[in-house]
Amino acid sequence: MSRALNMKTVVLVSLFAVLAGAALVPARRLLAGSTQSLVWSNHMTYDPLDVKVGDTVTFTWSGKLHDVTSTPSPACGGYTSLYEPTEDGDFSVTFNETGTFYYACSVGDHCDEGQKITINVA
Ligand SMILES: [Cu+2]
Repeated sequence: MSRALNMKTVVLVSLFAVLAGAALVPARRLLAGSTQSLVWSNHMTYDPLDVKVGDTVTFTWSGKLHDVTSTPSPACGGYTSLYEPTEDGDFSVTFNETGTFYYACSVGDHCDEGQKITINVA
């Protein structure tokens, strides 16, 4: 009798562990998005970037003055500063909603030279 109960307990505990493990996997996926890195330069042009909610995009540069701003459209202008101009920068943004977002450098003619990017968040 006692042995049968113990077996039942073992089966239940094992079942619980399997179910708990299955429940944890998707939760972990939701919490940890992936990170995409951009080398932010006015000597490059940037294709639109597709990311998912929870993902992070980092903009890094060194040795030249740049900033990061958001813009209301893919056109240059209407800059809202997100990161002040600096010669060595490390800015990151994590997306918590879907949508299309535009970023540009507002220093000099950098945006017109191609230093802007469209990020699509699905
Ligand atoms: Cu720049």
